[in-house]
Amino acid sequence: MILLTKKESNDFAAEDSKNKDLEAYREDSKGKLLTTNQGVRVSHTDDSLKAGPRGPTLMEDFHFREKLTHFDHERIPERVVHARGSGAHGYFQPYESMAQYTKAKFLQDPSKKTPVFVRFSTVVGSRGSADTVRDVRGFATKFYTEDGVYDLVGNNMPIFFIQDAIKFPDLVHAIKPEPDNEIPQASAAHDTFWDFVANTPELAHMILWVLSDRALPRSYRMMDGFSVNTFKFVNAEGKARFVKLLWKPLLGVHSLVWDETQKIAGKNPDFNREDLWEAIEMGDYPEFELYVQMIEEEDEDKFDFDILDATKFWPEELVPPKKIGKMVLDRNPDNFFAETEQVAFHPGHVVPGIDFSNDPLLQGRLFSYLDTQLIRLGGPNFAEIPINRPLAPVHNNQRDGYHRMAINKGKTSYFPNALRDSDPKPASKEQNGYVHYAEKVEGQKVRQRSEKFKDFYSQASMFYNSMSEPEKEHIIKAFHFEVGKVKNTQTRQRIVDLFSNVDSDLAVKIAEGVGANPPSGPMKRASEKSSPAVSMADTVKDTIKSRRIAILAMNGVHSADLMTVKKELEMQGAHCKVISKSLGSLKSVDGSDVAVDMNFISTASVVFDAVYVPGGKESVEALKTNGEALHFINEAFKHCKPLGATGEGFDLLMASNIPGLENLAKAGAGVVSDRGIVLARQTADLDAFAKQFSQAVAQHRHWNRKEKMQVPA
Ligand code: HDE
Repeated sequence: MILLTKKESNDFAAEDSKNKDLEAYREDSKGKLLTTNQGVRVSHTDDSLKAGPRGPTLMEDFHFREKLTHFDHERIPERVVHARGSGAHGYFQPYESMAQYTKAKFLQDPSKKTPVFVRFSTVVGSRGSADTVRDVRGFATKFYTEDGVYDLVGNNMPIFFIQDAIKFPDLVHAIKPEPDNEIPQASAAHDTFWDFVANTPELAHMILWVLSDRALPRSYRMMDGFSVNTFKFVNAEGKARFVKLLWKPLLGVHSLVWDETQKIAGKNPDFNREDLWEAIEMGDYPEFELYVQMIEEEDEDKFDFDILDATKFWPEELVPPKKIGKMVLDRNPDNFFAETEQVAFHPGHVVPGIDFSNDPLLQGRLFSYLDTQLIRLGGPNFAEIPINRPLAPVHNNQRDGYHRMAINKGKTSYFPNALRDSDPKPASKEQNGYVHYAEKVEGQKVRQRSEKFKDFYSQASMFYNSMSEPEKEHIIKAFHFEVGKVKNTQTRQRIVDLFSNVDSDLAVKIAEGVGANPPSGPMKRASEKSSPAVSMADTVKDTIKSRRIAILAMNGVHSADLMTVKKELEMQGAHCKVISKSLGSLKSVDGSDVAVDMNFISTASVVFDAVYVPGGKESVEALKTNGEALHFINEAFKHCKPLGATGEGFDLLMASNIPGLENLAKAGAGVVSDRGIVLARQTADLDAFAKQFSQAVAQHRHWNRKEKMQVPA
């Protein structure tokens, strides 16, 4: 294989340059003949070479041996964490020059697009685990910049479990399946994890995030991304500032509900992966805006938390994020293994203008990511794997090793030398050589942490204070589930005791569900503060773009209802699927055919964002006697999803177990709505209905359904 030569030209960052650069590596067998890996054409691949039709296979069958040997070696070790992931290509473009703050070239010119590859992931589960488990999500971005590769290896929550990387193996061992029986898969709901929590108070804050709705993202396209660790921006004058970087999705931050996630894990374990893939295939390109929070070096000690502590976030109200630019993910990978599996991220992949802080979690990460690639990708040449190759030219004296791709010319592989004039020479600062920020560092060698790190509870309490009532309710329920699965009663009690340091009221509520004693002594809260930005309640709620809407129908459906409403929803960017008892098509009341997209048996309400039932007496009467249709409605109500009905469609809702529909039933003409249930009895009101229904869909979930727990589903 021949490496492409690379242009060191100014037109470097063309949107598809990465694509072109990899052309020599792509293989497409369409219309081609079968060959061995040596290029020899193969005439027969169904039978191994044998001594007679019933005789033993012969050693000389090089095709058989090559095929089987390659197959036997197809697997590489999965990532020790973040094993399950999904990737996408795209580009990043700044809105304005950030030259004042950083000299990173990809943040200077608003007309320039930098290619990116993003890998989203869950943390705990193995490669084949379900997408919708309760977990932190990884959000790692590789920028192929003209200065070299920059990796922003973040998560969808702004803080982390622990403060020092030395505890990472303990954390991961505790949360992974238990070592004797390897149970449970992709879940924190077991004894060893909560035992670790009970013994490690620095986890208290992160536990609240992990038990919040953020751990159940509706889509990778609808979650934030955070650098978590503190980095530095350094400008051309050499001035440095502390920074945290964050992505915000243009569609807003939205989540699933716990009962729903568990059902999806069975119905469609690839739910988030498929959502990302299909969105890109359909042109609903995921979009995220990049922001930076900056703290001047002289303000380092101004806050009541330590800005190097990764278990603390920088409240947006104190350190407002500045918008930098936008990322668009517009291309699916060609090959999962070659790209998504082999991509190697590393927080130490930085470019001039971006530097590190002394955050002890980050410092440890700087060791671990390079180290892990050596075992996972089989040696030191992983940067030569196509997905990892920088677009910037690579010249150095590193040589050999497993799977070396570069064919280095010349006799010298050392520096300095006279035989080749010492090339490649180190770049001066003017030539954009990376110069580490000359931060003054001194101190005694100690295994200690700074005093402010030891405040484990104030921000945890602030986070809880910032939650809306439904968000608080979900956190408490999550405690009841997670801690409820812990068999050791002492551990359950110790969790209640731990959280009594955060908020006694919360601890009382946890205790109620897990058979533990409530905290004794005076009620207390570690903080009275709140930070509204951490709540998801005020996220973007003005679009239904790319939302999935189920339309339930049978023969005799009122096609005018169905088509008018569907058209309006699709015009606003939603995707509608007609669901019926069988695939094929339905005869509508006016005799026209309506195509069915899915049958009840192959789908479920949990994989949709909203449900609409059009009118048509015969259709609705048939749905009323169909248990799957009734279950669909009950479940969507229980998960607080928008429900819409026109004409007789409402009779299906009335036949379901949804309580409190009397007021809607009494309503006359016009469009009426209650708790996210939208209804129009008259055909004349279809347009107004579609508008009001789409507003209900844009709200995502309607939490004010107090009776939801009464509904069997
Ligand atoms: Fe990671 N982490 N991590 N991590 N991490 C890995 O690297 C590690 C941490 C994150 O899609 C591993 O290539 C240590 C914080 C993501 O390929 C490993 C510590 C954050 C991904 C590793 C942390 C992350 C990883 C495993 C200090 C958010 C997946 C495979 C306690 C800012 C990247 C690999 C992908 C992957 C180590 C903590 C994010 C073992 C030692 C904090 C998104 O190197």
